[in-house]
Amino acid sequence: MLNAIALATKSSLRASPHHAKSFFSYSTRSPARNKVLSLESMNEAVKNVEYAVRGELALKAESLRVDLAQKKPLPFERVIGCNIGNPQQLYQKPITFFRQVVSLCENPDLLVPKNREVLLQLYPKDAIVRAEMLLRDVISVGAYSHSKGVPSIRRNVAKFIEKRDGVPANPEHIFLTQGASSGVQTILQVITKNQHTGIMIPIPQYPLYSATLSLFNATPVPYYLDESNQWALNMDDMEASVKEARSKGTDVRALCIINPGNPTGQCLSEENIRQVIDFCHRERIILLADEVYQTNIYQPGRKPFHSFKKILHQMGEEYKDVELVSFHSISKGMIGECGRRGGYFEMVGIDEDVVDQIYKLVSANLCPNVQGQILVDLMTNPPQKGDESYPQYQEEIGAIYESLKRRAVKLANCFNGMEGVTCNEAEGAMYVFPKITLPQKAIEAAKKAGKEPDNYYCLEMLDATGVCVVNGSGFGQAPNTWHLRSTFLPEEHLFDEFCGKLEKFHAQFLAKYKD
Ligand code: DCS
Repeated sequence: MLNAIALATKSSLRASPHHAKSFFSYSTRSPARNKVLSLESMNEAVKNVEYAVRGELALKAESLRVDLAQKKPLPFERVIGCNIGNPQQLYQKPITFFRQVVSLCENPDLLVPKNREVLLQLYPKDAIVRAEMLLRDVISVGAYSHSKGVPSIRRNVAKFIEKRDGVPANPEHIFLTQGASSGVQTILQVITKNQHTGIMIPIPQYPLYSATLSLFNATPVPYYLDESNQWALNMDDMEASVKEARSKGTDVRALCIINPGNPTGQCLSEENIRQVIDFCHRERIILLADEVYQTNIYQPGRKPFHSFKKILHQMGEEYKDVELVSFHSISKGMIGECGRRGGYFEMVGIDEDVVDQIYKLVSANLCPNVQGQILVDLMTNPPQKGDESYPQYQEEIGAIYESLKRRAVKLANCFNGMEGVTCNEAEGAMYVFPKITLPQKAIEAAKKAGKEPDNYYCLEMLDATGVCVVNGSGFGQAPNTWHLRSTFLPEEHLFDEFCGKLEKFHAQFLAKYKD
């Protein structure tokens, strides 16, 4: 029967060349009535998802890259992607030890005894030993692992957390993930019972949060970060925000905190962290601590990193019932292995039955990719003093860190030097989020073009300079204020030139739209 239908279809296609063309055409824009799946019929929640980091500006940047490759004349020679915290795309060199280990894991033939002599000329002993250890546990990077992640790697993550915080960690409560993103999505999915579930998110925020809430149809409950106070949390605003949401029937259950902040770059003080924990305890709210930038700390004396877990532990018995999930990633820090997709989350105080449900949920995806898991192992258990690779590892991490620190200062100074622009320094993370006062004429021109004014500014910047940043409206901002987010990842030897481009563009933009 099926064959008969297939044959009938084939012959009718043969009989009608017009049909054949449309059936095999690569166009995805056929009239909606021909498709079961159309814009009208598809999942509404997916349509509601917005993710500015890879939105209109990034798409335009892509098409400009194609233009440049086709030698079309443009006023710049290169598109610089400052829209995304993707260090290796801007030529940050990978950490040598990490790549040595992963390359051996990928090609175990290198490890066979007969190659040992040659191998020792190419690889340090500790990289070889680590690859052999990892392969003993994973067997092959091409094999599915445990759904929570390779047990020995989770044990290493637990040791790393114990060393960082001085607090025990349970490997059974640590799940390895495909970047922090998939961890955040998993946890938000589990927390969201229905559309009345409220999740507190900062404004401005990293749009993974708003996008995921749209997808799962949860209600975002915004709280504002205080730009005039170095983007600090304002506890009164948080209290008011929960109160208001609850009075409207929203079941506020979780609070997302990004520390150090994205896009804002602020580092929370110990005092602020205590206040947040106390708030969650009082209001019975689950704390989701996004700590992916925990090593991107540029003023360690004044604003060191404190994990929420450590401070929670220090707050003692009274706070034992606080429910906390913390996220980490291999994409950030000095590692920048974004494309490898590795990360983890740790749950503290989460009901064991819920942990089991999360385990079941992630099992349906089989496992996080094993290459990413290996990087999590290396991030949390890097070469130690006395190991052959230690000096080079330290040297590489230190050089990237010092350079990021210098570039963070330079970019904030660059924006602060521009007319009508103010920019808080980045205490951490990889971004600055300057506030731009736009001339009325520019705001009107934007309106006419059907764009948000800050988007309009960023599009003009991209056209003039090839620098792709993201408009503040993609992250949320106080009403009638305009911002942009730029990474400070462009190469250091070109950084002055990069700042010069931004300054020149800004002056030209102001001249063009002078009120
Ligand atoms: N949390 C925060 C605060 C982030 O900034 C990012 C990535 C993630 C989670 C997820 O990262 P991974 O899934 O790679 O671990 N930051 C995006 C950004 O704003 N620019 O680059 C990506």
